Amino acid sequence: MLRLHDCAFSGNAYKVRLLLTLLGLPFERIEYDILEGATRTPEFLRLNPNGRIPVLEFEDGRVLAESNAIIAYLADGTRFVPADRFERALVLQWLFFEQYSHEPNIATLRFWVTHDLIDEERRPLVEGKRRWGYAALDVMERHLAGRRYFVGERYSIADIALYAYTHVAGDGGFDLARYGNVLGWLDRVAAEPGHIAITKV
Ligand SMILES: N[C@@H](CCC(=O)N[C@@H](CS)C(=O)NCC(=O)O)C(=O)O
Repeated sequence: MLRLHDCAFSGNAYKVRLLLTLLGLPFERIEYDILEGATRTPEFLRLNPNGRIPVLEFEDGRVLAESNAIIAYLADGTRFVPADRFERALVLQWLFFEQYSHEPNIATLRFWVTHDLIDEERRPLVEGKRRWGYAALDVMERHLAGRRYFVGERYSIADIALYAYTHVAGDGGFDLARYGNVLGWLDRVAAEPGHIAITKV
């Protein structure tokens, strides 16, 4: 059986849990206390030298890290990746956008706020993360004008990757009220058959 090295509150891990569930693939979870450095042990670093969950472990012992690489692998050849080559590249465009412009700002602030981690070192970084997080939401809001999903008007892993931390952005103090297109898209994703909440582990 597939084994997911996981953390219940992680949006990156949730992307994988959500897609595995939508695909009907059974998996077992290993939960890590990332606040206690559980992903920095020599044992875990053999799975992912970068010391982070999620990691997907296959029955033959191979391992794959990086949430968006994992969901791209799992979705290959399924309805969650477009058949059209250019649309597949557009999906990659949004996966890279998520990791460069969205997650480092919105997910990081959520983590700091919800775990009360804003100390002297982090405080000066908060304003920039807030500004760039809103800039990412602005990009999404403009893109979703007149569109139901991010690519090709169909639910894809681009939506899964961006949903993971957008729907909980409020935890980090982001106000989504002025993002009507984003809010409509969040509702559509949550209404997809087989959808699970981030809290479902
Ligand atoms: N780019 C990576 C980021 C993974 C990541 O940041 N994981 C966090 C939890 S969301 C983690 O394991 N942190 C523990 C640590 O850094 O020690 C991905 O998308 O999978």
